[in-house]
Amino acid sequence: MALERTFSIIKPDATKRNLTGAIAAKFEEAGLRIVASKRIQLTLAQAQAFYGVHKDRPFFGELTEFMISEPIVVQVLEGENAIAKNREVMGATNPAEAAEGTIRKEYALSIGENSVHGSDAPETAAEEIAFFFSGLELVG
Ligand code: RTP
Ligand code: MG
Repeated sequence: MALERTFSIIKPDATKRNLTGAIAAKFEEAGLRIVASKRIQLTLAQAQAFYGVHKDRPFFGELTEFMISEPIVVQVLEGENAIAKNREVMGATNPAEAAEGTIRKEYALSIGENSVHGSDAPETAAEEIAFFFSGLELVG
């Protein structure tokens, strides 16, 4: 299968606890190459735009406030089957349901403060990469 790219966020609960390197190591150990990476702090408008798909969900306010509470690290990960592979390494949304060895099992604090985001399909991966990165910033 051809190389695929996915978009990842190391969320505020993880950057705050100095887990950026530990989480990046999990990606690399799984065979995902970090082809772009930057540490930023979102504005509320940016967080609301990024999570627009969830705007009618009861957790939208809590989620967007959390996402602006500390810096985040946005990354593009490349590898074979990268979207599915990244979701496997992340584990279930709720850490109580996440498999052993996954990032969320090891590091997530709760269903909301769950350490990482990863795109869920090729279309969302392309949109999310373009939301944060220009083509020039992607160095395979
Ligand atoms: P993500 O989009 O962040 O990779 O996570 P996901 O697909 O596993 O979860 P999704 O259903 O897309 O939800 C997006 C994020 O919203 C927060 N959330 N909070 N309080 C709650 O019940 C609740 N449910 C979801 C989580 O931070 C989740 O990752
Ligand atoms: Mg999602």
